[in-house]
Amino acid sequence: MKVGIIGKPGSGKTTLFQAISRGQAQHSHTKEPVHSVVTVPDPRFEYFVGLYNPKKISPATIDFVDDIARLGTDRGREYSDEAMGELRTADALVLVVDAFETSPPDPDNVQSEVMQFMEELTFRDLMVLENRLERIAKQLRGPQAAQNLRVEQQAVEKMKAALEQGQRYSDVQLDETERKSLAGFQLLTAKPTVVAINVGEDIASEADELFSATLGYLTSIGIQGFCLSADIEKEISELEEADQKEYLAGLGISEPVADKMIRAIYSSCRLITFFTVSEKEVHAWPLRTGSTALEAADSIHSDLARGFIRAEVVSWEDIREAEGWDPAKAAGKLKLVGKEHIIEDGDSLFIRFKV
Ligand SMILES: Nc1nc2c(ncn2[C@@H]2O[C@H](COP(=O)(O)OP(=O)(O)OP(=O)(O)O)[C@@H](O)[C@H]2O)c(=O)[nH]1
Ligand SMILES: [Mg+2]
Repeated sequence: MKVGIIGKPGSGKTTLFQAISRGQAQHSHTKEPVHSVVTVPDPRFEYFVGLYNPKKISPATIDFVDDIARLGTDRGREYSDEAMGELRTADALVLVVDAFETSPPDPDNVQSEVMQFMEELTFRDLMVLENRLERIAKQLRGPQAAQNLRVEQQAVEKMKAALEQGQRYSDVQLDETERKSLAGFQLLTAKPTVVAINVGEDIASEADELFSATLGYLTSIGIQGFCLSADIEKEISELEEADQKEYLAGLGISEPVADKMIRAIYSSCRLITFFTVSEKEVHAWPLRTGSTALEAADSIHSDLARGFIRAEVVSWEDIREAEGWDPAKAAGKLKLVGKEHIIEDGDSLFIRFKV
């Protein structure tokens, strides 16, 4: 999963990026933007690793990209194809808004900056949709205009009208055909967006309260937000792990920004985690909320979905209580389920399949 960090110049994107990458960023001098693969923190995963002491450990990860397309800047009007491609293929965006320059901080300003960004994303999507409509119109003049072109035209027109009225992608009711017609455009407004309000060090501990109305407003339009001080977080990320919690607590900050941010991303993308566990490998897998056992199998490997027979499922709580998969099974906690079974957050799976 790829998450792009965007925001105005100097808003603190790189500082935040460095804080969450804890020195793991793969800097490259020839190629921008810079990527960093960050492990998704999960105590359940840690527990499984402790329990199985496996040969291989595969935690869930997020590929963060700093300053993914230089949006919102004058120079940003002309993107390299590469930057635009990176942005279009991102699964979610983190928008960093500067609230540390003005003192006292100005929540109204933060809110209007977020809305400006959303408008810019909308503007870019509208250009894509309009271009497509023009091309469709030309093709439809041809002698054997295909029916599927008309279907696509309708879907594009519907989305265009909605965006023009200020709606967001997620506000629009789409059926399966319309969703498919629009998927190829990789619309920016369809990407879950998390807002990081970057506040000054002096107000870090009270920021959530100061910005509660702004955060509430963002939630009401389907955007998750949180406050942080990127400068503090970067300093803390450079400390020994054992000292970090203490230092944060001393500043009245409950947890490191990476944890907060990743939780907001998971929630915005409606992701849960399932596990596959054994002495060979403990693996955490992200999955869309409401997915079936078949979809979970497919996310591991398409062979597992193709030859799917059954899935064995044990919940994380049951494994912890029994202290292992086998003891949980012996205690009657294992469920044998079919393709349509809905996977819950924390389930451990064993897929039976034949190809
Ligand atoms: N006081 C304060 N300064 C900050 C904070 N976050 C970032 N800065 C400062 O703001 C400046 C710009 O930060 P960057 O992280 O480089 O910002 P950026 O968004 O990556 O900037 P560009 O890459 O130029 O667009 C640096 O001097 C940071 O030290 C913060 O939370 N508090
Ligand atoms: Mg930067």
